[in-house]
Amino acid sequence: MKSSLQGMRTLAAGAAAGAMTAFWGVQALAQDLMGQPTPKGIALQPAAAPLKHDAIFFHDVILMPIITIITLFVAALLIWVIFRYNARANPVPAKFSHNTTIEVIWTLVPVLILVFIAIFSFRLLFTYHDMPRPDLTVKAVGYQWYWGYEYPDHEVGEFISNMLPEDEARAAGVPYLLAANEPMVVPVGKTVRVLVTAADVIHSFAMPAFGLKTDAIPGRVNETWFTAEKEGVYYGQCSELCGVDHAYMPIEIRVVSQAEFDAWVASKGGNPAGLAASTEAEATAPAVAQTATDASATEGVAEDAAVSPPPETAAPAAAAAAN
Ligand SMILES: [Cu+2]
Repeated sequence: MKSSLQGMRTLAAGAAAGAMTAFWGVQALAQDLMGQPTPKGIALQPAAAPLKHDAIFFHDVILMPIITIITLFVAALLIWVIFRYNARANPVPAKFSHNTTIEVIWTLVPVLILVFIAIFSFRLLFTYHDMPRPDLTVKAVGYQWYWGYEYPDHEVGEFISNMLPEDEARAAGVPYLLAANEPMVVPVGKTVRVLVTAADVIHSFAMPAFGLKTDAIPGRVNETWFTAEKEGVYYGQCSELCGVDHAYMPIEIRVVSQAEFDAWVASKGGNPAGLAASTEAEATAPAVAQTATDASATEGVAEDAAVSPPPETAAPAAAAAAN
């Protein structure tokens, strides 16, 4: 029995080492793509914004080691009990049923572990909540089944972002199901406040590379933010089951230089100076955008939708306004 226990120990140690090697091996093999999922990738998408760095730290440094240690510890206990205390190895079982010391330990230790996790968890939650002073605001509206983006600071009215059809995506060499015909465009290194809402059912605005996932709820405005660190194209998807085309309403964010952004705003008929103007206004008077947020939060998104209804949704918006 002694030797079989020894054998089990060696086997368990070997299996654990093998699993770790396989885990890190797969991670090393996968060349993580920036801003989109990596085939066979198992880690989180690489970070391109501060919140995602914090989220990755919380996952990789705090949660994963704790989960791994607990899993190995419980597995070792199970294996020990199975081999040490089966009927053959332990024919005369002990009769006691309580042990105060061990009961105190197995109550206190999990509590301490949870408190430790909570410290970092709440810190991360507050980081999400504490948006730095935003440089610009984008309103993202979820529809069945596409997104609408509006830049109130820059006087860019809502435009519709649809998924790029398969043939066009293949021809352009961009990922089908992720690429959009009209991406959201933002300047690099600027803090973007995203006001998230929906006009029909609940959607969710998610952008893994920025660590974002915010529900888009009709009649309510949720706020989130990001500061993109690198220029590039980033992809996300609606992340709330919202109907038959839920999988076909991707989110594409193109991060460009300030000059390119200004040119894009101008091409959309907006006012590139809107950024500076609104920042100035925010510094001197109560935030214009904030007031707009409050108004739409209290009076409902229907009003906003009625102000600038996209052509496709004029009827639903009118119906929503009637409600
Ligand atoms: Cu959706």
